[in-house]
Amino acid sequence: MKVIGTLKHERVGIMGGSFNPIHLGHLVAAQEVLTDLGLSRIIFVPANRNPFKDGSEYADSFHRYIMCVIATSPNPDFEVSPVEIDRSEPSYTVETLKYFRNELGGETDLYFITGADVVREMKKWKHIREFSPLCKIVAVTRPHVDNYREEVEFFEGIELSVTFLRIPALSISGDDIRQRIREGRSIKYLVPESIELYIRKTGLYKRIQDEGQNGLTTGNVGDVQ
Ligand code: DND
Repeated sequence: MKVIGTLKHERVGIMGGSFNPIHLGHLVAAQEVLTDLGLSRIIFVPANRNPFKDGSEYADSFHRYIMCVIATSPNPDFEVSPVEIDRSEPSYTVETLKYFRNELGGETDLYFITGADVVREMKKWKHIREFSPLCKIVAVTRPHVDNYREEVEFFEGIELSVTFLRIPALSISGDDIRQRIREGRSIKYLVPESIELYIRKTGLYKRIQDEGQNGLTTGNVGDVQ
């Protein structure tokens, strides 16, 4: 019998995040991983709430989900899943990985994409020792995070595959974007134009000054006008 080709397993990237809001750093990271590792698609999974964040600055999950859909829609290789925002909070990645393993089947290779800053805290994640059969980790480099020796030793110890991928450094963060909005500074070229317009239209992340509060407008479902 003549072998005419080998069946390759589909390789799918899972990009988990608060996406508060989604920005060009996230999109560049996902695209670099897609290209460099030859993945067929990336699924963005906005968290209902990162278990390690207090959530006080979170925009409503509805808005964060919609922003992910808007920002990724021009790219045919990007998708968004509501699996975590549909679940009760907080969002544990191990549950999400089990969900996708079940949905996509055991033959699919899953790559969980993260920034190198997050790798630092992953040993404290829920059931991190169960990740090994579920996925491989791809950690993209971020400015000012470059010593991974301790982390690599930890991952080797639990036989979890972690690949560090150098990407063009984009010093963009959700914290900085929210602060700029509070201060009335521009977020142009840090987020896609469609996201800039969405944030302006919904008034997300603006400080409520009129009522003398220090809070933020986090937006509720139905606030889009
Ligand atoms: P973040 O709140 O850091 O997301 O959450 C990352 C993921 O970790 C979420 O899926 C959480 O549910 C999960 N998590 C956290 C803690 C505990 C557990 C799970 C658990 O299961 O116990 P951000 O929106 O801030 O960022 C999303 C990703 O994008 C991160 O990996 C971040 O490092 C990366 N990133 C960049 N990468 C390259 N260049 C930039 C970036 N900005 C953010 N400029």
